[in-house]
Amino acid sequence: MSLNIALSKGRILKQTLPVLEQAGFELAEHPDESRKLLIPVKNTDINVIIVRATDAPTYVRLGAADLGLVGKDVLMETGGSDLYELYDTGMARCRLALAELVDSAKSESHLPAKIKVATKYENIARDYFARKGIQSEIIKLYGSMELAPHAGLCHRIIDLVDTGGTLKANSLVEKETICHISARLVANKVSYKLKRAELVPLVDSLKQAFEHAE
Ligand code: PRT
Ligand code: MG
Repeated sequence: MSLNIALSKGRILKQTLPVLEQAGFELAEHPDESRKLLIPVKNTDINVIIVRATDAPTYVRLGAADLGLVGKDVLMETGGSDLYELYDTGMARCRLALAELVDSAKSESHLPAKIKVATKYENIARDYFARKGIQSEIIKLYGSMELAPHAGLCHRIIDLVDTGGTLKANSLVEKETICHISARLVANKVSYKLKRAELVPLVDSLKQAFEHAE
C-alpha cells in the first residue's frame, strides 16, 4: 500500500527536508529543482506531496495524505480535532504574539472599548479575546500584517514572531505571547487505523530522525 505525506511549503519544507534525507528518505527529485508537487521517495512506496502551509491539514483531514508536517498555528486555526497530532517535531519554531505600535505602547494611549485587531488567524484571535473577556473586531488579512496599524486599519496585530526582527523593523512591540508554535506530525484518523502496519514504523523512524535533529 502506498503512503502519502503532505509537506508544507516554505519554512517547514526547508527545515524538515534535510532531516528526512538524513533519515534515509531520499526524494526522487529535489523540490527546489523540480516543478513536480508529488515526489516519490526513492526505494519506497511513499510519496511526498508539497502543498501550501494552510492547505496541508486539508489534505490530511480528507485522506489525500496519510501523514503531514503542519504548523501548529495552521492546525489551531483550522481546528485540529479531526486528525491525530502525533508528534512535535520541534522544527520551524516561532510564537504567535499580540503586538502594537511602539508609540502606542509608550503612551498607553486610550484604546476604544472594542479594539481592532488585524490577523491571518481569525479563529485563534477570536478565542483569545473571548477568553480574556475583551471586546474586539477581528480584521482578516492575508499578509503584511505589520503594515496595518501604521495605516490606521487596526490598533493591534496578531502574527508569528521568531527573532522579533520584523516587528522591530516596523516599529512594533510584542505585547503578549499567545502560544508557542512548531511543526507537528499529523495523521489522517482512518489511515492511522487501516494502514497501521505501514504507518507505525514510518512514524517511529520520523520521530527518531527529528529527535536526533534537535
Ligand atoms: O504559504 P503562506 O504564504 O500561507 O505562508 P508564509 O509564506 O507566510 O510562510 P511559510 O510558507 O514560510 O511558512 C509558514 C509556516 O512556517 C507557519 O505556518 C509557521 O508554522 C512556520 N513559521 C515558523 C513561520 C515563522 N516561523 C515566521 N517567522 N511562519 C512565518 N514567519 C514570519 C512571520 O509571519 C513574520 O512575517 O516571519 C516573520 C517574523 O520573523 P522574525 O524572525 O522577523 O520575528
Ligand atoms: Mg509561503
